[in-house]
Amino acid sequence: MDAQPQHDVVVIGAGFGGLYAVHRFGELGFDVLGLEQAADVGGVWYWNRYPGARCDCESYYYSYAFDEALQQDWTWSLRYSEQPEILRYLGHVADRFDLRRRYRFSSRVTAAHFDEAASVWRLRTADGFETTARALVSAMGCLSQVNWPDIPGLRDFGGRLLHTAQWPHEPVDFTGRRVGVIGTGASAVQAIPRIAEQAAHLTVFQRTANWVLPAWNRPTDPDFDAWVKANYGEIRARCLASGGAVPFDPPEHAALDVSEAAREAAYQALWAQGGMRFFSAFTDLFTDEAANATAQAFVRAHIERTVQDPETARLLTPDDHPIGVKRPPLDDDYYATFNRPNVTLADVRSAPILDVSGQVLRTASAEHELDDLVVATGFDAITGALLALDVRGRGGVRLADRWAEGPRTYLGLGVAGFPNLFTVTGPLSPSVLANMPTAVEQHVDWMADCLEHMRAHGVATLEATEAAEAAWSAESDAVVAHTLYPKARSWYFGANIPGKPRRFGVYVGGFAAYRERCRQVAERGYEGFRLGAGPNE
Ligand code: N01
Repeated sequence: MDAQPQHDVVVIGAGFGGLYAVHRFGELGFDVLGLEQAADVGGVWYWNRYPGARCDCESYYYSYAFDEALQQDWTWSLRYSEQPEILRYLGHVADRFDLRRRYRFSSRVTAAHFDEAASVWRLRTADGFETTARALVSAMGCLSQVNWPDIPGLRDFGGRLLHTAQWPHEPVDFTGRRVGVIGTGASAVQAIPRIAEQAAHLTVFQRTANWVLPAWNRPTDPDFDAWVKANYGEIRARCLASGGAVPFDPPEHAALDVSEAAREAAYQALWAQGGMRFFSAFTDLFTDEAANATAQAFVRAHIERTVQDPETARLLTPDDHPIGVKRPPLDDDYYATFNRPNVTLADVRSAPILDVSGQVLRTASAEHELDDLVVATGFDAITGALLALDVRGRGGVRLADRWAEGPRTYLGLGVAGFPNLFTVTGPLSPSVLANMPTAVEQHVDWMADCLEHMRAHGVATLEATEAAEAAWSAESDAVVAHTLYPKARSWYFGANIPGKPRRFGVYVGGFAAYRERCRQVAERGYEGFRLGAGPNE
């Protein structure tokens, strides 16, 4: 039995969450080891290098707030930065705070077992490295476990096979090639216009149409940048006080409480601003079907105006889910791309994909010979990365068994039976429905305070109680039941993965309310957590 672990904390992941965790815990004097499966920092921005990849949150708030000099020194070139620039930013953060020295890269964790006798986590990586830590912090991201669809023959495609979330590091040229894209989620919507500019022909295989909003991306306006830098304190405070960790003005009216003209004007004004602001038009867009229908009508009219072929416009218009409750993609050129003579929309809802053989993708109605096949089918979201490794808690219980009916957590931070396991933007926290850098900073700061509390009070183990976990999970379910989210088959529910239990993985009660709750829990001596003195307590 080694009661003294090799590290105070092991952090898995080197994206926004992991880098900040390693920095913050290191500053507090903890011995921290970071483990990252990629060869370098970046997380989701390391892997998702497909053409057009960029962030759908504006860069001035999709960035770290923890260091004033960092936010003053860094200038974003675009309103919504593209993947190479965000990756450079994370590389800069790693250099600036000397974080790489705390990491072991190319280290895919394959097992994390809690050793009850010693109160330590025992970790193993794919290359045989082993270590132990008092606390384990998972910062593996909500959208990192790649989803390959179960299409017969797909992995043996005879041409060039690409997945948006595992894109090659060298440039991919589509000039003169026949390209197919499977999927029309946020990744595909960003990639399709760029691929269409190069390809001889592009076929988009769409199963479900999405509501796509404009981003209005453009170079950063120097005056706006100066204003942001002069007002960063207030901007970050607005993020912290908001429902989505974004600095938007909250809505004041219900959609049907205003006249049709006023409603149209509100949508038009927010459409012109671009991005997710559209949803701050009215208070009830996520809770009232009639209200939501007015927003759908606005976007439907835009699709009909933009797409020249009426049948293509019809196919591109969602008819099976309210707007906003499946993550809406952003792009400025998506709908107009379908007016290009070299782009075809294949409806694989009415004629499903059957198989792939050689270079031919076969649907129920046609055969498509392709040089390149781009698979944009997303992720086993929210729980996928954690469950892909063999996590075992007290009594050797597997997390996968514990979550056999879907994730249950306390505040998305801890799991009963898994002492000293902390999950950054974990299941049933606001996570993907909050601006990520703000959400990860809030979680990591809470964890840092918690680790300090444990150190100061000689607490060896901290673990959510069953009762607190059950109450939080029930509360999270109850909040979402009052919204329109259950009206879509979305990855928020795990519905994109065959056999995955259907449970909404995100707390939708709002980031500010959630943050206050976390603060109170800490203030009350970590209410809902059991604090243990040591291995033999
Ligand atoms: O993945 P998705 P994504 N046959 O799951 C289709 C974030 N993100 O990578 O809807 C045919 O959304 C599937 O169809 P259906 C963002 O949060 C952020 O695009 O299941 N089609 C769908 O169209 C986003 O929501 C940014 O019927 C199949 C598509 O593949 C999340 O990542 C940028 C199929 C998958 O869409 C995931 O986005 C990009 C099959 N067998 C992404 N299987 C930022 O801006 C699946 N599909 C930060």
